[in-house]
Amino acid sequence: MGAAFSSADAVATDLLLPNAPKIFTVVMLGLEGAGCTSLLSRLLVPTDEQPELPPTSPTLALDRVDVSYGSHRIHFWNPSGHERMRNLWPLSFPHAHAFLFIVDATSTAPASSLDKAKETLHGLCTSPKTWTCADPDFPLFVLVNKIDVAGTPSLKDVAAAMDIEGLTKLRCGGEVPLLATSALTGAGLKSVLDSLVARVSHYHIATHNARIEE
Ligand SMILES: Nc1nc2c(ncn2[C@@H]2O[C@H](COP(=O)(O)OP(=O)(O)OP(=O)(O)O)[C@@H](O)[C@H]2O)c(=O)[nH]1
Ligand SMILES: [Mg+2]
Repeated sequence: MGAAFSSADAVATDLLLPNAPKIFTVVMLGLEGAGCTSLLSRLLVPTDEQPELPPTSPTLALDRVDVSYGSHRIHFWNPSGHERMRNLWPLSFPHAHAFLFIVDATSTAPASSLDKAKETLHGLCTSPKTWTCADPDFPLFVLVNKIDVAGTPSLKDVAAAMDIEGLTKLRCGGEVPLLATSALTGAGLKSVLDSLVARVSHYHIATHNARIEE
């Protein structure tokens, strides 16, 4: 399978961040249907090769996709988002250098899955099993997916609905950036890769320096 991003896309990131870890694992979480598998497929297949949404079926246990980005090799792990499978999520946590939490931007009705997504994400940041989420520097991003659908709310509105401000407080001031994406158009995916490389690098260097100072 080809790659949706050429190494030229990542040259600037490589030059700016020469110390970034070259191989790292990203755990991608989201409620069922948020679009995790579609985003992973879009990372592999560019829109000019496949303009329509990549075909998917519900993830049964875990999807794994490896993406080369410049000199980086990023392993994406996506455990199933189905309710009965979410108790398996913690098995992947020790492997994570970063977390992506995917939300479906189209589910904004009251008592919708956006409320459930908020509850789930806040739960991750308070559970002892995911203590890394509560670490202010540990890379955690929210991807607001399906922005190609007409009428999806702004990032600001999604941030309010997900109480990102409250989440930042839970993480002792650690930022939780929101990035808009579409698995249909591929919008936002380059920013996601650049942000992952930058934040993982920052965290890796900070942790390394802290160890030296101990
Ligand atoms: N319009 C639009 N539809 C999307 C997008 N991403 C995913 N979808 C659709 O949303 C549905 C669910 O997508 P999946 O990628 O299977 O979702 P998932 O998060 O992997 O779901 P599970 O494997 O069941 O946990 C499919 O019908 C996709 O075609 C997007 O960016 N835009
Ligand atoms: Mg899936």
